[in-house]
Amino acid sequence: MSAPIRVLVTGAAGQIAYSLLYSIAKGDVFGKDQPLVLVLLDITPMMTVLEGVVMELEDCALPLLKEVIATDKEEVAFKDLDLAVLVGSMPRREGMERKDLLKANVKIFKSQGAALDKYSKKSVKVVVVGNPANTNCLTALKSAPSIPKDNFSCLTRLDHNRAKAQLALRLHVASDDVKNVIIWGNHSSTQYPDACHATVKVDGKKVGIYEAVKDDSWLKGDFIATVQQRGSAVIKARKLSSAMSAAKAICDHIRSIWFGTPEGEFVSMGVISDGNTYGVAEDLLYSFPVTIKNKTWKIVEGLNINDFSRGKMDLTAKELLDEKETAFEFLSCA
Ligand code: NAX
Repeated sequence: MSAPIRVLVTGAAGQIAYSLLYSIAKGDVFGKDQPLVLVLLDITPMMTVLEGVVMELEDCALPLLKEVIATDKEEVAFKDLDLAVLVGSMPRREGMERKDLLKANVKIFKSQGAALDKYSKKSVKVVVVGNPANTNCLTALKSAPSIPKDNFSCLTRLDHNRAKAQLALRLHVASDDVKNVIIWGNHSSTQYPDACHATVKVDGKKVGIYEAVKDDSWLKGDFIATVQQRGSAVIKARKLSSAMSAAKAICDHIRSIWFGTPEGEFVSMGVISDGNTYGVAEDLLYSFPVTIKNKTWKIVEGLNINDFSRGKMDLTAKELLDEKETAFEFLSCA
């Protein structure tokens, strides 16, 4: 067995963490030979709830879980990390302006970025889930100058999985037969779920999604709207936001980072733009199709972008630019 890796989950007393911690601790992500130390961070008023989560983790009697550390202190939480999964963030309260929400989150992710910079390994991988995920990720990245920018990513894998599943349901195939959907841009309702480059296996043969579905207006209309609005639809039905599917997507995202993507396949991930790909401005934390090898992502290049896609990709970039400008106003004075 290898040495234990040290994994932090923030927002550890929350509902996503409740599904996520069990999956990580039982070996679903890093494999059955990789022991780990789980570090759980939440805010002080949640410490009693967190104690309950620790008790349950203990009661699972999981052989790979070597230690559980629950804390409300960043200097304890961020020490020597191999992986930080930043799930906790300030939720939008009733009557709260978008700007105030951004401001509260800039404060959290600036502080956690600085803690990553100060206490974590320089090789730490950072996955941001807490919303607004792209901009929170950018804030953390900017606040941790000693950690390579490429170590940061934000979760759009849930949207990616939702898109894959909608296509599979429509075509009556298994979700794994659908490959290479793309989520472009922000993890918000402006995201662009793009099926132009996706394929599906039908009777053992790989065909393009447009050819298989034979309904362009659905692919350009209801399909996109369903994926964009899926989070709200789950809240409406469950009276709670997505948790089980979010935890599964986080596991998929981390597994892709750790073990890479299969040959010929790509996944969606929010990463920093260098300004040279698909006309996305430099320094935007934008969701792109990526392949991953040796724990390093690379944006898939050379995909043909039609006018329809271009419009949608620019729209979500515009929203991210606005978020970034507001966040940076606060970042300089937070
Ligand atoms: P919960 O409200 O159940 O849990 C959030 C937890 O974070 C709470 O225990 C809270 O005390 C804690 N927290 C708040 N501030 C903190 C801080 N500064 N440090 C540490 N912990 C802190 O929310 P949950 O349903 O678990 O969702 C967590 C976040 O994921 C939300 O921001 C949510 O919007 C976001 N999501 C992002 C998704 C994505 O694809 N990027 C999808 C799922 C989810 O909606």
